[in-house]
Amino acid sequence: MINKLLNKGWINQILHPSVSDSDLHERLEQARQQLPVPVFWLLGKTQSGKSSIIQALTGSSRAEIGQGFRSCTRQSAVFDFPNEDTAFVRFLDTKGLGEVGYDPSDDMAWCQSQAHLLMVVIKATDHELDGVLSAARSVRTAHPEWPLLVIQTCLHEGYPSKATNHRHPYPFSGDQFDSHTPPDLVRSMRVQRQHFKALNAHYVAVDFTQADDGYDPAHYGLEALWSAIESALPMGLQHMLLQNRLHTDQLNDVYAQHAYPHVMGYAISAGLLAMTPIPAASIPLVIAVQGKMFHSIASIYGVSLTKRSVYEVFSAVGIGGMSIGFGARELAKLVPGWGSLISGLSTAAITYALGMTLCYYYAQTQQGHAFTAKMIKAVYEEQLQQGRELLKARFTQKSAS
Ligand SMILES: Nc1nc2c(ncn2[C@@H]2O[C@H](COP(=O)(O)OP(=O)(O)OP(=O)(O)O)[C@@H](O)[C@H]2O)c(=O)[nH]1
Ligand SMILES: [Mg+2]
Repeated sequence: MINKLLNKGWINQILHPSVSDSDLHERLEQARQQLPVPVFWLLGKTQSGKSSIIQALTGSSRAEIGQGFRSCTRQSAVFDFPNEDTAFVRFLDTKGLGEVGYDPSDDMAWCQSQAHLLMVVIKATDHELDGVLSAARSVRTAHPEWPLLVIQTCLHEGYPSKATNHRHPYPFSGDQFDSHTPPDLVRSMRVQRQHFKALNAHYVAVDFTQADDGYDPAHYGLEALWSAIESALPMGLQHMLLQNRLHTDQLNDVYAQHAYPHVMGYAISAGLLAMTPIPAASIPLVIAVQGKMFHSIASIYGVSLTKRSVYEVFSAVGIGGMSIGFGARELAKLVPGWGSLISGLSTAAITYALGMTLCYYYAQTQQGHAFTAKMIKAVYEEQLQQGRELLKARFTQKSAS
């Protein structure tokens, strides 16, 4: 009986959240202060390849990136991924760098309380680096704790001819480039690295081309870029961004791929909200985030969210899943200081699993496949495991600030 009542209340709140958008927005902003969203600060001249890096890392299209930027300081814009409310990674694009006398202090102030990775983006053949260098120096002096990654782009512009292809395996991992790498390019990259030496930078070389440029692969060096990011900020971001984690057969439709980062964003938001010192107060907020997630998934699948679909998913998952992680508070008490992080993680993982299970439900309905409550439950259990794995690093590690 109690379960039935809870189900009903819950489902209604999912369908019609009792928290206003502005309230939720405000509470999320507060909650994010505990575990700030990592910001990748892209410092580079115009046309150096900054947007292409965002595109390669997030899988967003050029148009999505173009439309997604919002101004945040006089000279810079920020791209929130997957969107402003559920962002779990932010890219700061310093537009002012092309101007004479760019002063990074506004941008530094904006970044102040956030976890950071400074990415200096330069074309591998560019040697007019004074502006970038002096900006990088100022940031480095003020914030020696922010890791610095120098990304050398557009490698093929340094190849001897159009017929030259990328080297395989990727030869730019260490400082010793292999002897078959085009010598002019190697010389150019070495000179650039020399300039940044005093700044204690790490380096990656990439060539993010368009499919019709004919280079293989189009995103050359992406893996190396990811591993450099992961060693600088070990937060497991790569798997949180990359939709191709969805290798389960049941969840490989394009809608689920598209929904994936949104589900991740909502899951992290729910987890952050659950980390409050007054747990009871966070329950309606967590449900409101889950409600928004359900509506957003439905709209990705081109349907409207019905009571029936929510009911079918929730009843298949069972009351265990519905307790959205508040049971973890018992466990949390046993681990002083980590309690709120653990309940944040379990709420996030459960929210993630609910989201992916709804994707499965819609995919099956849409494709006309027969499915049972048992199958839904199995998907949920599997996604719960996956969610815990994916989100662990985000919730158990204080990010550098
Ligand atoms: N071949 C190659 N082309 C690249 C690479 N990165 C960027 N480009 C191309 O260079 C041009 C500029 O790249 P963007 O990523 O838009 O550069 P940006 O720094 O964002 O430029 P602004 O937004 O104008 O400041 C585009 O035509 C890209 O397709 C790269 O690594 N290799
Ligand atoms: Mg750009």
